[in-house]
Amino acid sequence: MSAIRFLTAGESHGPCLTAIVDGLPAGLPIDTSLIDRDLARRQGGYGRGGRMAIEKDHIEITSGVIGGKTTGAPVALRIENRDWENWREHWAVGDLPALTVPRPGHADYAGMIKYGLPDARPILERASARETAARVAVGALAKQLLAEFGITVGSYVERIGAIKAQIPDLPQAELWTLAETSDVRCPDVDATVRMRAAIDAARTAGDTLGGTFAVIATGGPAGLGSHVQWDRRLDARLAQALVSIPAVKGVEIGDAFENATKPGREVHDEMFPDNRGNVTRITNRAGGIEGGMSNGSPIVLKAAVKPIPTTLTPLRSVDLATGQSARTEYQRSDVCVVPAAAVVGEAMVAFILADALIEKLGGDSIVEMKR
Ligand code: EPS
Repeated sequence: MSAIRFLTAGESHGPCLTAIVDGLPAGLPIDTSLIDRDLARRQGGYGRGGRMAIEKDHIEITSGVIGGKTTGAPVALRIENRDWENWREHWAVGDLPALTVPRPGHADYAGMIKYGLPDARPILERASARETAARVAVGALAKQLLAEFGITVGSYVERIGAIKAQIPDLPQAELWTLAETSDVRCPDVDATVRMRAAIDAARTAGDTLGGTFAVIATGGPAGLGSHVQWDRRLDARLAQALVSIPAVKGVEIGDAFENATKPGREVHDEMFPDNRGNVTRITNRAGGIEGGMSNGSPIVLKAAVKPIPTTLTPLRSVDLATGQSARTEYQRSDVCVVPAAAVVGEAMVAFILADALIEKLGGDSIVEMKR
């Protein structure tokens, strides 16, 4: 069993999102402004739709923190949906706008079949990526735990649609600063301009765009995770966490896909003694994980995000109320969520690393972990 776990609840247009995080050690100082900062980072990004003008995500902690520190009890988190005001009357009587023409690529169809529903509304309310706001709040708690041990987690966007960035060869901190100042979270200034233009063109064409992002964790120790059992492997746990993000359909550990094209001598990260008797490396093609365990190099993960299925230009589908061919109806949505997904990726990676760190160090209290 994991050392820490969380569950979320809440619908896209319901009153609020809720998360409960169980297993955080006692004595961790919590700065709620850092949670709000990550919530704002997730809301940003060029290519978002009208909903983001309504929401201003803010965290409320209703359990597990007293005097600014965790107590070891479950931490309960709440984020209000401002849009709820526009939905509450319909919610009470149940006359929400019905959707009987499932969007190809969305949870609509499989969800209607699975739950025996004539309308996809209950499916899309919960499948909505609005839920990822709760995950980002959980991840912001995990980041505060990791920071106590000198571990940082950041992200940047590498690709949006056909536009691929050239990631500058700069120290990690400088890459983060560049990504933070780009409204597509991309550290390549030229690519940022072209990515924005691609998003504009997709919006004009009534279409959507996907892309890829990288999440990198630095400062962690060797030995998180374990080779001894499939579900203890750190890479497997991180891959599951990333693929659980809506629209993420692929994950790469380090340079996995390029490594698959090369002979072993060009792939494996050779080891050298440093002047303090430790092992050092000059490459990190493995992405900081060998044998399902962290090896002390930065952990590098990449994720592929599909273009979201809610397109302004209709796609061909079937009206499940009539059984006849039909075109999808437009629902208010985003054009590109890749920059937001990168922030969610940070949260999921931070959560898994916090889990693995507590597992390694013992997690009743921060004092015990540091000892
Ligand atoms: C989403 C559709 C849009 C997005 C939403 C995810 O919302 P709405 O249907 O209210 O316009 O903006 O994302 C968020 C609300 C968010 O906070 O990220 C969907 O169908 O997945």
